[in-house]
Amino acid sequence: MDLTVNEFIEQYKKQFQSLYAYPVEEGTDEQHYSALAQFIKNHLSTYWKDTRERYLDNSAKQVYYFSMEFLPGRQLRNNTYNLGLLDVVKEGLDELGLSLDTIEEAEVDPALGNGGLGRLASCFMDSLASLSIPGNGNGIRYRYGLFRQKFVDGYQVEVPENWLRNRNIWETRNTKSTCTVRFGGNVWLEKNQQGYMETKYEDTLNVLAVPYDTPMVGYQNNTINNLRLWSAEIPVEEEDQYPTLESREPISEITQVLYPDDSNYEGQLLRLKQEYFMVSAGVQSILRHFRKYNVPRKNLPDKVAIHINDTHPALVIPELMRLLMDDEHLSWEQAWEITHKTCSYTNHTILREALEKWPVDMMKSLLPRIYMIIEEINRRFVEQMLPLYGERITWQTAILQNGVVNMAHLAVIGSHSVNGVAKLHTEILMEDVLKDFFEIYPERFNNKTNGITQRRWIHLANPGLTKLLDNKIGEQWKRNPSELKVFKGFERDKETLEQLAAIKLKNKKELADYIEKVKNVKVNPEAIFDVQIKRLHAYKRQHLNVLHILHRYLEIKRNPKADYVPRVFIFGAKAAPSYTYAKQIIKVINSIADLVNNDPDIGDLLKVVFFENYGVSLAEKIIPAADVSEQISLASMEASGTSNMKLMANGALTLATLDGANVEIKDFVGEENLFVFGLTSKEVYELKGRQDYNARALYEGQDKIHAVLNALTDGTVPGLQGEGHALFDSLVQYNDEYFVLKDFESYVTAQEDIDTLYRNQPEWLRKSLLNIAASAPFSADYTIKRYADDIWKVKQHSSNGFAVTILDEPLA
Ligand code: 26V
Repeated sequence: MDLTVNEFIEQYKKQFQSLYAYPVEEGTDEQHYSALAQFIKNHLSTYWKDTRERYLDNSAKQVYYFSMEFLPGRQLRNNTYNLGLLDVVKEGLDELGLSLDTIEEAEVDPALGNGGLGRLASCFMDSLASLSIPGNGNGIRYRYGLFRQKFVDGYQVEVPENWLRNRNIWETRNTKSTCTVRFGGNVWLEKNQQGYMETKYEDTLNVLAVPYDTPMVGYQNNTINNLRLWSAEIPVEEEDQYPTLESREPISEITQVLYPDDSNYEGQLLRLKQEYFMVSAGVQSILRHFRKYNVPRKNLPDKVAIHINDTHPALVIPELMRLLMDDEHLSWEQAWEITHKTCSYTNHTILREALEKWPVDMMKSLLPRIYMIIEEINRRFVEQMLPLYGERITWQTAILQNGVVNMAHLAVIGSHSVNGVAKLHTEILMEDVLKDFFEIYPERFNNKTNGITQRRWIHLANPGLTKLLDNKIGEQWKRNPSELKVFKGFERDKETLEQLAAIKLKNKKELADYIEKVKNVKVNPEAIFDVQIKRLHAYKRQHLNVLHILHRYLEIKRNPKADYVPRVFIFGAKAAPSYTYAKQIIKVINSIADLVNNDPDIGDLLKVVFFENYGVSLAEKIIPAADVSEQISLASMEASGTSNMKLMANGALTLATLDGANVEIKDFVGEENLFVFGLTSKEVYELKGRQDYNARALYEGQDKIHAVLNALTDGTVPGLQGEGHALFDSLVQYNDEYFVLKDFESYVTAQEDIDTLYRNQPEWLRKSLLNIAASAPFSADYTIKRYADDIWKVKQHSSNGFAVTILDEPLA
């Protein structure tokens, strides 16, 4: 987009004045943010409209990514950059005496997701637009996002996240495209005068679904896709029936708040309402749009792909069946053919407690028609499978089991494709979690290793590194990530390594300043910055990290004169409010931080920083400054991980178990360029099978373990109210299911290897460079291209004359 600095300044001044009726010099940061965001939104609106028309003119097949969660991050800088306006805007603001860095801090970071699953959805939206693939997001516009986390006396306290307090400039309320979603009541089938079976409803709760559309801006390609988030309102014609605020509650609560449980599922009626609300509104809106294509209904799968992001939107399957049969009068067979050709499903977790199962009674009373359809899908499935596979497999794969609806089974049966999110994870799905389905439908299973958008996580988060790459290997890598491998050629180039070191140090200094500002802790930027940022969960094993920190502390106290490499351990993590153990771990980390940060014997050698309220914006500050990336889940538990990819791409060295995508990271960068420790997934399965894990024996028999566990419980760590004992009990008394103590020894050794390597700066830098060069395969552009080619069968539809991202094979 062409715009000169002077034109920008003129237009921006006008924009500001028209909004606030006084000159720019008098504006607050918040006002400048609003004015600038509005300016950018005005600029992109033409492309947004053109993109929609381009897809329709080309009769393009479109994909709809259904997800209960999106974590888009701040959008001002991202959109400005992707429109090609960043330099002009920065320069213009500069001339006006303003700074984008300050202004952008006024933007709220919408926390409409829990963690990896939601952030992946947003990386995918960015790649879809950047590849000019007709891709739409479909989700919920939660009035309150994921809670804001505060620490009080080291304990997590949750505060509501009122992210819509100020107007959300990016969204457009689209009242033209509302639809109605029905809950409860009675449903029956009745033959009408034309001889069709007609579905009749009475006493239903009717909810108006109002879409809010947000532009998803492609990288300098004139493409702008749509993220559609639904909000629940009272139907206009029923306003009178809801005279009091209280009477409106059952409707407004549907999109009131995001569920804060990550991988710890508790059956909740409201959650089921949210899922159906989003699904029904989304599918209705797709069918309405599809009519514009003017092709027979049976061709729906040629024009539409619906993706089910984890099981949360799996009701898409019965809902599409319902609409095709009840509204479009197709037969069961016709509707089923269309539905399963249209839908595809990604599994994101193997944690049993996170696999959704709804009580039949709940489903029946909340969604009577949907339940009828699920029952029939199940009946037909069982009827077909019994003679082919016998009793055991049939009942183990059925949708209805012991009074619950198994949502993963519904998703697999109703989709043409089922994928995991890393090679190892997909193998585990095929060999364990969904083994019986793999026997029935082997052709449906495929792997799609996750990826991240380099635009947000390198270009914008790490401008220093971006410039270095541009200088050394040219700018091609920005459109063709595989070019990053060219950087490998500089592994022995002294000048490049020195520049890389300088960039890292600058990023670390900035983070150190920020740490001092928000945590009041002074850290040494020359220390190793060791980072673990992810949801707090026992399987991710933040407590393994904690035990090592305590071990290090005891070592320094015992032998203060030895030669240590200074380390700053950095954490960012939210715990589900109901997850007591995770919250206890938070308290322990904070208490250890109090201990080591204030111990004069320790000084710079050891610091612990636990940031509050971890989210996308904080990740953008931490990741470019990281030296070490902690990816230490028990092998087999982490489906993929994506912070591992972001950290690697920013030159951090990975300290990893062979879990999730760590396995592929190791394969690409080479075993000698990261630190692997701990049990392999195979060993974990064997150990579980043998049932002979004995944590107490490790505690009794190994001195290091003995010492750190005692330190947790003997008053060494101040301020604990039993949390140290809770950890001890879980690890020893209850024979910890995540085998923390089993991996402890090899983890400590790997940590020592890190110190040794860090002392050899040229070698460290060389490995850091190799990690950056090997990060290309984890670009979400590749992941999305594979989804598009293999699963969705959607094509790129670029705007005439615009460069398309080139996707060479990253390994070639
Ligand atoms: C479950 C539930 C249960 C109901 C309440 C809300 C809720 C929210 C999330 C979940 C499951 C989350 C699954 C998830 O986030 N999986 C992560 O997906 C990432 C992207 O594929 C992957 O990198 C992580 O390894 C995986 O843990």
